[in-house]
Amino acid sequence: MDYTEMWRNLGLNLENHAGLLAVLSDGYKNIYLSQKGRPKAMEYFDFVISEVHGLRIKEIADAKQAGRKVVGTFCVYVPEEIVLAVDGVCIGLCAGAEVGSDEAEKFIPRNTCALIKAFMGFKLAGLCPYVELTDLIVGETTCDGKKKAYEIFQDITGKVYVMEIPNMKNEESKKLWHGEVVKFKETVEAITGKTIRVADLKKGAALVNGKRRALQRLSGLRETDPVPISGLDALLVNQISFYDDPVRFTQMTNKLCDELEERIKQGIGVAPKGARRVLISGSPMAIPNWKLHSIVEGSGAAVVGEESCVGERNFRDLLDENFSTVDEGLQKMADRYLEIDCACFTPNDERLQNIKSMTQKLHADGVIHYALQFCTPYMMEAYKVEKALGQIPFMRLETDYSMEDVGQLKTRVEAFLEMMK
Ligand code: BJ8
Repeated sequence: MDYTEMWRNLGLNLENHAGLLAVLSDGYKNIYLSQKGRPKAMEYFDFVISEVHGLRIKEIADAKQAGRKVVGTFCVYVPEEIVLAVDGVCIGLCAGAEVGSDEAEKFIPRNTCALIKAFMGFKLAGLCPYVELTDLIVGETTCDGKKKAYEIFQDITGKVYVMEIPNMKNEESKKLWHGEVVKFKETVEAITGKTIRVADLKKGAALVNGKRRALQRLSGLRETDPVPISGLDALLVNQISFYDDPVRFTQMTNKLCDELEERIKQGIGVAPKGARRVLISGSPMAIPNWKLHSIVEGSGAAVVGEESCVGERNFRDLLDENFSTVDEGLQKMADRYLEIDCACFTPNDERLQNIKSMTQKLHADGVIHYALQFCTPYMMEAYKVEKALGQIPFMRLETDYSMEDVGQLKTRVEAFLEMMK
């Protein structure tokens, strides 16, 4: 199908955009479609990627036409339940490619993490149809880079709303954060003209919990040896969870899990039994950032988990759906979100515990700590992670979205895997 008219109407730069799609499609063929023994149910996720700027954009544009509001987010602290409670569409706006960085550097320093440069760059270079469709863009006061970038992003787009996220988890912070969740609900009500009732909040909670349960199920199935799905494919499913329709996504992920259960019964895996198992921990990986997974799996190991916001940190905790008023629901929501162990918090000992328990549960032979260059919170926290892991093989990497260091990373990963034998 030809979407040129739709992209033109959204104000995209058609030439730049065609270049982006060509690179995405080539990269996907080389990295994903070349994998051997993939589950059949991954065909759905391949289709989603092939239509990530096509059919999905059309669906969202149609939803907008029908009066639904579109909310873009950059962080797993933003409560999606509230957006779904008003029948809105919630979309993750983080980007995982270098294109547009030159444009971004006209506004923000060169020494900014690649994720921030990418979301700024995608907008500035006219590459992101999702940003163009949003009615509200929600930022948050997590790391310094994001906080300051949102001020500039507001100047550019005029639709940024920022939630204040505390840095500590004490009683005062809990109150502040609860107030922020209430304010966010009021903001969403104001842009939609709807009042959220308890039944709406319960509907939103059930949808998001459904997604989380499906992702938890997928994560649990990666505990087996041989592992029934590649880390690349599991990462892709997690990335798509931020874009897809939640009901359809949950169904398709559960369908994938049914197939994986069957594979496990038959002893079918994507890597040989006994292959080295790696947990990747650290900064989030947005589409199409598949760099580290493809290096690790291309070196013969299996990535069995992501301790990341595009991974476990996003779905680890369910929201307690047992509430009978909106106030009670919002309090439970605030409590649930404040459990997230982002490195922007201090201290952040829960994260250390969670990495240790993931390593055990997934039978990981080693942990690779992945930080985007200039991502100070995760780069700094790597020290504590290494210390907490004790004798467990550990390696820290800092990289960005460019492909220039792939050879060097591959050498380091291979040496690490060799050491794990
Ligand atoms: S809860 S990890 S999604 S803030 S990579 S922009 S931290 S310099 S993305 Fe994050 Fe929410 Fe935390 Fe998760 Fe800054 Fe680091 Fe860049 Fe980052």
